[in-house]
Amino acid sequence: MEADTEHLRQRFEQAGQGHVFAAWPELAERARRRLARQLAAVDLGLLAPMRDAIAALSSPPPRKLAPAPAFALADEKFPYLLSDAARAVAPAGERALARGEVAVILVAGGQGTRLGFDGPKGCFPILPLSGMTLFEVFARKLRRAGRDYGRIPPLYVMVGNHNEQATTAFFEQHGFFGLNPDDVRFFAQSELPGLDDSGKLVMAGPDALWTAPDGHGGVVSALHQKGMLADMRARGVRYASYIQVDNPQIPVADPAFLGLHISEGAEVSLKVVRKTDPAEKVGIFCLDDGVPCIVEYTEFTPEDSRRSDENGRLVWWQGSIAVHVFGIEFLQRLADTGTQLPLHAARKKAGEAEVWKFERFVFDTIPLAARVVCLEVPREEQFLPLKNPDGPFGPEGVRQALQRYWKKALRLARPALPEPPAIEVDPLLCENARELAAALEDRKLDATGPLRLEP
Ligand code: UD2
Repeated sequence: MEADTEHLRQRFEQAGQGHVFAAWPELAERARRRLARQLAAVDLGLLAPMRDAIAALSSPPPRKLAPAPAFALADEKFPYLLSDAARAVAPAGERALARGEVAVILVAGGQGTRLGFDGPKGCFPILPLSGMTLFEVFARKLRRAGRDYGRIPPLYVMVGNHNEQATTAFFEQHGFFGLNPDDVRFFAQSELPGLDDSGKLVMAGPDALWTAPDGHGGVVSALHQKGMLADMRARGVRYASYIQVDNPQIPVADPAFLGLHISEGAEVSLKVVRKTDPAEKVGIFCLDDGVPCIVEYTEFTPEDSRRSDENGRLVWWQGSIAVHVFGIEFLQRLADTGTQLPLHAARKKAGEAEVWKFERFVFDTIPLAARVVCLEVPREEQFLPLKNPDGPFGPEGVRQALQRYWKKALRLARPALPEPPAIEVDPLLCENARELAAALEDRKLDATGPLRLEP
């Protein structure tokens, strides 16, 4: 064994992980090189925080939780109008968009295990009539921002090793959906090894460690390590609009949300929806001993989740939809100070066995920010995520919810028109009911058949 490899073996043995070399004597030269390369990249300093993350599941940290304040996007009485607060701040967001100070980060590195779709989730055909894919929906929303503000925000797509090639190939095959390829960057997040129940690193085979993507929180280090943060700064970007690939109704760069972030001097902002089902599996935005944070739904007992105030409204109502604005200076500070987000442990199938996998969550940036603002958005307008093969968060459930929303929007825009049997609105035309009437102008519409509204 060469000196380098001997040193590597000693490091793993001292950490109680010598078993990763068990098959070494039988491995061919190439397999040895591959394994050594993979092991050399493992940060053994993470073993202790990994074990702590497992322990934290059975004894979560003590909390002093209180509900947190939020602004509302929509008028309480007329949910199809902006609230006064949102109207006041939107011009600041529009100015930032017009100056080219906004980039969009789309996280698409998940494994999409629950959906069971063979391919990156962004390639899923989601719109009800055209079958437009999620990636094309976002690209068209970006082009629309370009039309409205004169600048198309650059797009940064976070992928995983497992779907990087398929994702870039999909954009290439489709001519980047009309975006300038120079304004679309793909960057891969890191992976983390897993542990078995006795705290040993899991092997995927005799010559390979088992690893899994490091969670959407991996975006923080990946942006820096892959040069994306530097790329944004070189373009004069000051704010990053962060969205998930699974939600076709989320605006890519919402001027009111950006404007709120800017005018409130926030470092991190987030969107929430009002939780109506206490059992809904979303993180809750709240204050922990006065510090803003998101607490996973698993940390609330069913009784706690159901608690309501004197008006019968849920106390823990602020369901995070995992949509943020980040200040670029804030992300740079995390990079400069080498700040790592904490690890969270979860069970995951690895072949026949179940192992511990570890992820970082992007919402753990919230307690690190000097100022955080929260915007409540109407659920039916902005939160229709594709998660499962069936049910309300399955393809059919999402398509039906899209149809319900746009039929209602059409009713508001054209009260005299009969309801069409089916409807689809091109994201290039408009993004929500507030914009529909103006987008249609005095166009003649025939609602006797399926209605596709395009620019
Ligand atoms: C997330 C939130 C949940 C709620 C919900 C809204 C957590 C732990 N949960 O739940 O509180 O806000 O979203 O939809 O944050 N991704 C990566 N790399 C990874 C893992 C995920 O890029 O390693 C991306 C993935 O492609 C997707 C997004 O992150 O765009 C969300 O991932 P998810 O489906 O695992 O999140 P979910 O539904 O558990």
